Amino acid sequence: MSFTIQSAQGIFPGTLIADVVPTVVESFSQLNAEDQLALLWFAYTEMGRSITVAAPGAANMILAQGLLEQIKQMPFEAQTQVMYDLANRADTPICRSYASFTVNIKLGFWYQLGEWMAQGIVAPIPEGYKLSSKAADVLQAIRNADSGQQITILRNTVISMGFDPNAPGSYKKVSEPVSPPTAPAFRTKVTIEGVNNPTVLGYINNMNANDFDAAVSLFTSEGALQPPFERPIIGQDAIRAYMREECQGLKMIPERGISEPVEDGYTQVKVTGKVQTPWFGASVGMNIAWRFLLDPQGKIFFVGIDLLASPKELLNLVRK
Ligand code: EQ3
Repeated sequence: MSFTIQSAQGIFPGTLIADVVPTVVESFSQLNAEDQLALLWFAYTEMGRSITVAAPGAANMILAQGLLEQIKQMPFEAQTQVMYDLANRADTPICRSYASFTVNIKLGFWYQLGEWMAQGIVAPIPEGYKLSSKAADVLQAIRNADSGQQITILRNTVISMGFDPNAPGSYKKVSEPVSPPTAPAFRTKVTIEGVNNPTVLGYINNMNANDFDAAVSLFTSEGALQPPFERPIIGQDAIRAYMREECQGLKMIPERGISEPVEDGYTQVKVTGKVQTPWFGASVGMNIAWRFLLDPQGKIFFVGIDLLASPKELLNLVRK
């Protein structure tokens, strides 16, 4: 039997993922727009007490600047309506523009609105505002999650706002500028306890150096990368486009792993460790597993990236 992308998705089936993320995102989506916006405000400000969000780079924000300025000029009532429209995914020109942004621009857009809300330039959440009991339950579920899971919940709720006339996940985005790869002299090299496979090490080192062309060249032409809670992205071109949009400035800190031959000359490798996003830097380390399936030539046929259920899962390197 040779592998298919579907069968490859099932390697290391004992890996426990953070189901809390899709569960909470789903309950969030059931709330009305007012509850959603208020809840995000509370979650964001509560988290802000323990972790610091980094301001997005100016180069990225240029793409959202026009829209932000437009909102800034509006009276409070109209600003609130824009935010309700975004949460309601209403078909308006602003919601369409928002949906065309990449993930990081969407996050930067809300980051700026949040700053302006705190400064009173954009309609704030009224002082003494009380969350509905449904929203309070969702907020409590977010509090119970670990910080890596919390920021993933926040990210996933924000990115699905706005109105996307295309199929979800279709790549028609307003792209951000891509920073050049780190110069060879400044690159870091990771070590992984239990794994010295050059493809796996090369993948992590190239990703950490923002060298997406080199990382993509490690995949087979029809290879796939499956991000947490998403479908696999198949083929080198699609993977490159994804990496340019979503992987800039990520810091991958693998810790340990296991490698073993499977049928037909393939090798499966599981690595666990932390990933930091430029938004939160070293203050949030997400607990991650990479599940690689390498073909007989050592190319990546599949890599699944999982957000782990708990820190204990970092030690789960069981094969079955
Ligand atoms: C203004 C305010 C507060 C109130 C208003 O009422 C409503 C809203 C929405 C508000 C604003 C909210 C804001 C500003 C939220 C910001 C949230 C942010 C900045 C979240 C960032 C999250 C980033 C995450 C979770 C990144 C995760 C990356 C991972 C797991 C990367 C994994 C990968 C690896 C390891 C690979 O090997 C391949 C690629 C891949 C990307 C999959």
